[in-house]
Amino acid sequence: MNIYVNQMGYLPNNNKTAILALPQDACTQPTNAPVHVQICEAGGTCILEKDAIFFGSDDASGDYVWQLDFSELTSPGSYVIRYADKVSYPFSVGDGLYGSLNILLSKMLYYQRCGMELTEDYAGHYARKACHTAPTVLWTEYKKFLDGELSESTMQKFDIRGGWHDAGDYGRYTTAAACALGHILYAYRFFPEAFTASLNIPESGNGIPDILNECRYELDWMLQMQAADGSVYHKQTTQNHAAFVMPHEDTHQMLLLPPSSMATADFVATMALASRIYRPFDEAFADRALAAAKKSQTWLETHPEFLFEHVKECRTGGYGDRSDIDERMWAAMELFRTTGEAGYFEQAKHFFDAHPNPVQYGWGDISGFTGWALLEDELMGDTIANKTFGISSDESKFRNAYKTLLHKEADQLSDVIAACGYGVALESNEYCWGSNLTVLNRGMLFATVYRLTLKPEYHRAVIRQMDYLLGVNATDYSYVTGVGTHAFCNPHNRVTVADGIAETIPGYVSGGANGTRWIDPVARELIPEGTPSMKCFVDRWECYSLNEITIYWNSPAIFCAAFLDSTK
Ligand code: 9MR
Ligand code: ZN
Repeated sequence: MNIYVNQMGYLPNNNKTAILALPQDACTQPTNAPVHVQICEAGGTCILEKDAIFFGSDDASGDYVWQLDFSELTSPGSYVIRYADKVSYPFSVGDGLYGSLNILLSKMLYYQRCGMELTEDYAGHYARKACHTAPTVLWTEYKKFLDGELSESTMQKFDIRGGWHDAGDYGRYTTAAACALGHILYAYRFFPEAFTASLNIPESGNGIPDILNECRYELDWMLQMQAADGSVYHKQTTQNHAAFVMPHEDTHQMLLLPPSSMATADFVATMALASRIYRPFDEAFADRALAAAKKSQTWLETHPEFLFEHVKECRTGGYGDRSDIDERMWAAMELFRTTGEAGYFEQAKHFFDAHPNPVQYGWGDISGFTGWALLEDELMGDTIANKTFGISSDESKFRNAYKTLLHKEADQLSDVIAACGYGVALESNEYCWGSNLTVLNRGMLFATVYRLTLKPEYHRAVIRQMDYLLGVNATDYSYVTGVGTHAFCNPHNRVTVADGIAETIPGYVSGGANGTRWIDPVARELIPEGTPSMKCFVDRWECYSLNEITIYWNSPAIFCAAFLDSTK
């Protein structure tokens, strides 16, 4: 019998679930009798005995599952769960667990910083040199240079530096950046009380919350990605991914890949949002961000067609897309929320009507961000009377239509949770590349709907998604480095592989189980065909399709952790 717990732990007054499981292929169907477990102090004394209730067979894990609810354990301490000769990993019960987790998850962004030295004061033994500071050129000109049609000296040079490395690679991608910033800036907007701790970064102590200092580093890079005509470059990367070297050792030519309508619309939205969020701290930046947003919005309005050029000779991340409706909708809604101008509202409404189900929070479809902007005051807990702009009856209708969709989605996902032995809001065929993003995005949706309804089942649903991330899953891993006794520690991340330091940088979220056969060669070799999807994971650095890290897998975890930290 395996026992799976949230290896970090549980907040005292929160619902607490652990799972006991047996692989189906290792035993015959058990009777549906409960199993009787003991919950003991880590030192030994048993303080609670309880039955774990038989759930049945679980599709995604291929396990027979028993579910243990031990919510009555509220005294802070360190505990284990025992059954026969099995003992779970230790876990804590205590206040502040999600606050500490949030610090690690947020500090990860500092470790991803490009273009500046990370000094020992802030990075400890992970200090490293500045990277990627050489000039960047346009892909279109570089290609001519490669073909011998242009000389080195005639290529235009751009001094674009900074931002966060996207992931285990050293690229910086506009739509991925906007996705992460959307999650984090809204996390701050809705749960500011969860962001008061110092992250110990160079800007700490300047009177601005550190999470905003950290996001500013990315925003400043993003501002440089705007072309003179207002369109926004899709990405800044080398032609191929770097070898597994430290970032300053990656000296290949940095390139600007052509603008896309997704990158441009995401830029508009992010800058308009940033303008609202940073205004109390830095008026000049807020003005600059809004002016930049408006300039790119003008480009969008004069270029209504979908624009994305897949440059196949460039083999870094594609971040391709089939629709820019969600990005254009978000852009218009953020501009409406920031300026109150009705024209933007009309545009957002128009795109809303064209979108089949605008409640998504991943980089490919960020339509859910529109809902955060639309319902911002309600999600912040403000009463209608505190609103900056009066609500027109049109807006009221839009809000209601949006809420109906959110509630419907939350209820459907609640059914998915109920059908899964492990309580994760993922169907067995949804374990794809970066499945933890889907899990956490659904966590954010539940958090959003909880804010609107205050129904406890949605709060519990967020807890279940974080429990899954932190160990209540059939792989036995905590998917956050440094958190839990059995946390994954070999991310597909150039820095952690190349730095030669045994202890992995803490606070990275793994992409997670990937049950599709679209996987990397090492994963293909190690994971037998037919393995249940929740178990399709190995902690190997080579496995980019399972065990990479990215800014937008950390960012929804920051949102969910901040939510749980502020909702006790
Ligand atoms: O997160 C992306 C995932 O949804 C895609 O399936 C995958 C393949 O296109 O790409 C992932 O994004 C990667 C990006 O292209 C480059 N940086 C690393 C990202 C995480 O693996
Ligand atoms: Zn760099």
